[in-house]
Amino acid sequence: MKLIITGFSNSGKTTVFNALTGQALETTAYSTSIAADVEPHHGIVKVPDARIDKLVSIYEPKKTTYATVEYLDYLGITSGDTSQNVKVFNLLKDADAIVHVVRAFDDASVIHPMKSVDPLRDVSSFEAELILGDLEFVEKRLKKIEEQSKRGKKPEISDKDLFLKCKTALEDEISLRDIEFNDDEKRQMLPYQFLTAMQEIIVLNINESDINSDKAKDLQNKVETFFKEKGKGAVPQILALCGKIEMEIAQLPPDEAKEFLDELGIEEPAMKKLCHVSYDALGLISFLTSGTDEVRAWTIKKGLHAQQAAGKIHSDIERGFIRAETVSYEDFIASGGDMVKAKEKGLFRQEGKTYEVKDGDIINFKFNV
Ligand SMILES: Nc1nc2c(ncn2[C@@H]2O[C@H](COP(=O)(O)OP(=O)(O)OP(=O)(O)O)[C@@H](O)[C@H]2O)c(=O)[nH]1
Ligand SMILES: [Mg+2]
Repeated sequence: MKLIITGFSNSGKTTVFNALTGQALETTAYSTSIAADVEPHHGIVKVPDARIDKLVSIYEPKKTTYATVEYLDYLGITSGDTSQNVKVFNLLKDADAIVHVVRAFDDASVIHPMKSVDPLRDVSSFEAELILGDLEFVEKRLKKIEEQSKRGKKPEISDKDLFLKCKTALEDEISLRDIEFNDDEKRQMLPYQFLTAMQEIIVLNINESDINSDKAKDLQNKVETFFKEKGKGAVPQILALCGKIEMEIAQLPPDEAKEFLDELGIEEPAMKKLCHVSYDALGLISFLTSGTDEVRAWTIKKGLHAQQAAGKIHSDIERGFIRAETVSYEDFIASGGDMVKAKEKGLFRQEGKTYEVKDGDIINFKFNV
């Protein structure tokens, strides 16, 4: 899973990136511009999973593999600077979801590109920039189709209708996620990865003093209302956290971090919370494989059948699929972490090709190639 951290300049993107990855990249009070010629920052982090930890304590495997999330942090979006925005948009199109950092902290020494701190305005302006990005893309495509047909080449007619439909919406400042598309259109749209149809997770970067406050909750509600009133599309997940504090927490050894979190009344550090929230937003679940060689979590889309899930491990296992020996993590633990006991209790199931894999299923695939 690849998540790109984005938002306006100086909203705290790199700070949040550090909080999520435990890295310590430099953050600055002035915004990084395209002139700085920076490359995107990459970070890969393990998805915390207590079930894996428990299975490891039972099996003591040679190897442990957690699911991972890849985070990227890059330049900010600027109102009206198309050349910088296009660079960011091209990167976004390659992601599974956008993590949109919105400045909600007060600090006179950190310049806001729009001169004042106004999270709601930023949420709405950011959406407007994404709409512009999609519109520009659609217009370019339409122009190309027109040129092709002028030269007598067969244009991609079906896509033309789709692009025209998108163009009309975007010109009316409507995000594509708020428009109804039929299944054919949805399939056609997939490769274009339209920005305003992407999954978005909003991170309100609040003051330390506003953690767990009514002010923060009120802001969360207002942002939610903005999306609800805007259209029928899915409302993004909205988190409020203090990037600066979360970054400090991410640098601490676990026991000290725990103490600090308790003191601040933070239930779950951003590093963990964002993983859960993005799994949820993207409809992802994990199934597990366990043994003395390796304990491992595999990420799949909710709704996947056993045979398709097997393909995640290896195409041979998918091709030669016979059955999926399955026990839920809860049943396994309730059987004292003993597969023989789980079998005796009838909790160890033989599932076929079309079994819908559930979150936390421990699976042993039987296959024949
Ligand atoms: N007070 C406070 N300051 C913060 C917080 N998050 C970030 N900052 C400060 O805001 C400034 C900008 O933070 P960055 O993380 O560099 O912001 P950015 O969005 O990556 O900026 P660009 O990449 O330049 O667009 C730095 O001085 C941070 O220390 C926060 O939660 N509270
Ligand atoms: Mg930055």
